[in-house]
Amino acid sequence: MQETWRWFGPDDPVSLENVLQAGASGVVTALHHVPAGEVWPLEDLLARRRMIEAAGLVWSVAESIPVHSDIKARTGDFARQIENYKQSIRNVAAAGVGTVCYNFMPVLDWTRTSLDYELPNAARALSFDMAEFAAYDVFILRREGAENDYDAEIVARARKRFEGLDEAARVVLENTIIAGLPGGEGSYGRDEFRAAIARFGALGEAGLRANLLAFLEEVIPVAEAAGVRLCIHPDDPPFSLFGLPRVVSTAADARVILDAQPSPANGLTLCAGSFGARGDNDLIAMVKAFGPRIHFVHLRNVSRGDDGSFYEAEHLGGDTDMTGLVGALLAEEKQRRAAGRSDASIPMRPDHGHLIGDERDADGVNPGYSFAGRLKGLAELRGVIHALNALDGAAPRD
Ligand code: DNO
Repeated sequence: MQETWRWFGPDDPVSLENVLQAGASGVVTALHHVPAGEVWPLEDLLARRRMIEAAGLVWSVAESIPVHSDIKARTGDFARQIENYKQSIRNVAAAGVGTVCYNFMPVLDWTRTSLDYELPNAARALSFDMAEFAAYDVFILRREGAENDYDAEIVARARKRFEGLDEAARVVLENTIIAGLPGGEGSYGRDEFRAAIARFGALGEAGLRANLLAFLEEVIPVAEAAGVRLCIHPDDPPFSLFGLPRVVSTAADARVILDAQPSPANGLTLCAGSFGARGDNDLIAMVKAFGPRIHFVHLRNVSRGDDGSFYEAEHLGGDTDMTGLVGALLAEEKQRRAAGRSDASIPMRPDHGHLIGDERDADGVNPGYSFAGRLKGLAELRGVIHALNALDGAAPRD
């Protein structure tokens, strides 16, 4: 596997030198300064590529070219937005980047209820607590009909949580959920957020899926012609939030998307943490089912509660059999090599990491994207890859 590292660009507190020291060879980044919906300029792409290569690394994956809300809702300026998206794909290809990650989550990209969930070893993790989430939805946002979207037992726990939060804690919870996380696309105030939800409210799952497939029908031929592999990122978390539809949450969802455009340009980002937040997603089976179309992998583990809650566990801890998953991915790579595929080495990044050591109480660390936590995850994953390759008689480091 190709070891990569997500880097948020020149403003990232983790430097490219640190990325190299972590042992990664590839960088995953985006032009975060370009507003969603605008074309990524070729000169900016080339400048970014030069910066990465000057540090002794390669630009492996563009994550993400954001899909504008107009495209997801298929209203407003969506036709122009799709043309812009096609041009960004062509420009990315011209800059020599062959893999592009994107998502189709309406309104909110990834979200959590806590950024400093304390673990028994005093490290801090990101977590999603269903009762806290419902406390926000039902009692702070007061979304119409919200209480009907949760079990009565969760609403009861949510009420207790809400009553236990003072005003400052309510603000923290709101900001954690709707103000946006690194690499995410939406940052909202409360009124704006209500309006954004209302825009998607009537669409439903079938409507959102139809809009995704209509988008793919237009962009996949362009990506294929440009030699770019698009790979959709799953919903995080992989279920409906705020009554909004989500259509990239399960193996069945992925199947529909991949079958709609059976081109190698239409692929999947296997985010183990996102898919793994549902007990009914069998990640190893997904690698077996979708292997040739997996263009990018996020390796992260979660510990699941029984109500949809989860926290981000150690990379080799949690509920996902990470060693089994890596083994399945290595088997897929082997098949690609045998088939002579040029993309036999799949880019993977250690996704998220705990706050440990000096970073634990430091300011300015991007949530989930600490240096030490990801370094630890990458090193552990590298050990697994190394050991599995050695057992298989393959080169110790691919
Ligand atoms: C969270 C990430 C997301 C993801 C985008 C993909 O850490 O995995 O930011 O990159 O949703 O489009």
